[in-house]
Amino acid sequence: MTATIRSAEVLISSPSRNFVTLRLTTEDGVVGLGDATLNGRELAVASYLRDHVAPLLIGRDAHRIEDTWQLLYRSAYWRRGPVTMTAIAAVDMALWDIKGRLTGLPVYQLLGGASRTGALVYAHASGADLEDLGDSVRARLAEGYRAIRLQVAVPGMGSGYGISSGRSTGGRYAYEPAKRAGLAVEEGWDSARYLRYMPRMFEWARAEFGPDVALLHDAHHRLTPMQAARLARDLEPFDLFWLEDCTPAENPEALRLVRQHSVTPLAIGEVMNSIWDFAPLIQEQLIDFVRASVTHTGGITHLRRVFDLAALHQIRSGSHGPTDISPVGMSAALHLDLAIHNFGIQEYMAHQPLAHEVFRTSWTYQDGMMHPGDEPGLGVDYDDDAAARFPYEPAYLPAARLIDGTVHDW
Ligand code: CS2
Ligand code: MG
Repeated sequence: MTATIRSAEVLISSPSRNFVTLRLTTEDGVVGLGDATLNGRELAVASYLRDHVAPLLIGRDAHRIEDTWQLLYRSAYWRRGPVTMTAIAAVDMALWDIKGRLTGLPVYQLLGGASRTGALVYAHASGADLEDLGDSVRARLAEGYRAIRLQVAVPGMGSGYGISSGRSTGGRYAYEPAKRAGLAVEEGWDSARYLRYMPRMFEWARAEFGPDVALLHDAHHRLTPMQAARLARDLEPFDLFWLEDCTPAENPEALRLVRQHSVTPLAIGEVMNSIWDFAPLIQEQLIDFVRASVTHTGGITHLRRVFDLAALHQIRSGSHGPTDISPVGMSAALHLDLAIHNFGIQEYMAHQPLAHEVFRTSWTYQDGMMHPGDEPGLGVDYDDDAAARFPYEPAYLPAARLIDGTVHDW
């Protein structure tokens, strides 16, 4: 049984934001889609795929997923890194999609079948101040979410990470990380004010919304190890589901220090991309959740391996699901969420309706849970006519500067 790959196309479209999609087609016309979107660096992955990977795929058997993964990883010689691992991820997803379509099974069935009825997802709430944040949280609760990430502008700082510009009025699609206006927008940052304000925000949130809703927060890599330890300790009374990226992920020693001072659960990893990055954090029990995306971590094949390693240490999954993961990547994440045993939570930032004109998905949402659906493969279709209406537009992630002008982690 073979399914020979006839073509490998790289599709770039921008329905509200940029997405890069790999489409593999077999000799028999079976199509597989993979997400290759690397926010703000989209064309680098598109070129890697078009110029260096596509020629290797033509004529290969689409059934050989593991073999293709190893070939692309090992034969490039230059290993890991976001561009390479995103390109490999796109191929891997597309191959799982093809296998599903050929067998008539949704990908989660190929991964061993469902381990649960649905995946708990968390939504985003943000605000220009606590009143605004309150509106945003109430809107998410009314939509049925049981887990919500809270971000608020810090008084005196005027902004913060993850806040939409202007009042959110509870709006669903308010915050978008990449900005289309020119080159990187620069935002201000003041760790001292932030560290003073976050415990107040969570104290307010628990008083306002009670103990049952799961609350999350993302520090977005901005703190020193000792600042992160202080924040994790100060937030303990408010029982967070997790504190995300409290320090830059590439420094495992920082997490040792945070662990010495706090039992607040930690999630790390959206900027990492391989099992070799996660291994020390997992094996030393420095994190509680693997915070990675299928799209940037070598696809379903590789992320599953990371989750399996994490399972040995009772660490759970917490797949990245911002708007810069395309509906194809989101769908792949949901199939994995359903299949693995050590599922924790799935981020669902929700795409703009325009994105769904290009990507037709079969996933469902109900009462704070998502299910990938039972269509064969990943369950996503790409509409070329719709995509043609939304050509690529350059967009960049913001930069952050301290009060004295020093560039800081965004
Ligand atoms: C964020 C992301 O969802 C998250 O946790 O950290 O929105 C992140 O800023 C973007 O994915 C960057 O492209
Ligand atoms: Mg994050």
